[in-house]
Amino acid sequence: MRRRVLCMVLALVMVCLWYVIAEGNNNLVINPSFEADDGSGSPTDWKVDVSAPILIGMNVTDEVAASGDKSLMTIFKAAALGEPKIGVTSMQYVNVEPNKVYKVSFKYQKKDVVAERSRILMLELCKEENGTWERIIYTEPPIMWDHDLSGEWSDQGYRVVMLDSKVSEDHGEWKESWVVIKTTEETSAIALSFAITVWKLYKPGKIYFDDVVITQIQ
Ligand SMILES: [Ca+2]
Repeated sequence: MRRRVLCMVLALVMVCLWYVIAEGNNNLVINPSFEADDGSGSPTDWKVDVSAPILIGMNVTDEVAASGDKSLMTIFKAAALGEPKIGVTSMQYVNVEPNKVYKVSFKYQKKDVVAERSRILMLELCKEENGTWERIIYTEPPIMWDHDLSGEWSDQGYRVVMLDSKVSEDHGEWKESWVVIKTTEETSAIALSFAITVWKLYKPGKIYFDDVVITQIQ
């Protein structure tokens, strides 16, 4: 009897393990939980581009995490009333297939920041040309199929962005945001960017990101 129970428990563990591995493999993003960094605080497999390092920064932190021990932090170091907008970008090219449907999701948490509005995420379709990625201007039809109601997603005709007009609200809690897009005939990658731009930063603060997922759903 005891042996039979043990076998059942083992079988259950195997099923759970398989599920975890399968789920992990479905995510096309590399270092999606920002657990790995290059030693100087930059997340590995992401390209960080800071426009004004005196005012803004982006690095891996262990202050908070939606999963694992770390997250990606955008830190606004000082109010920037003299600047109409400031920004920082962390970007990754994610290999995808043409004419397929993908769900993109991520979690974010805000702390202290007060601004007029903010751009959070940007998705651009890319094709490979002479060994480099070129952006695809798709204009019509739009590629955005569906999105959640908490974020403010829009298809601008050449990229899909998520704007947060309530950047000063709902601080201190993890929120999830998602969008569904269809790639075009030419697409071979999605440029996924935490392209953080804030307009009229009244009070400095932080925005954390974690658990970025791109999965093919059709
Ligand atoms: Ca994490």
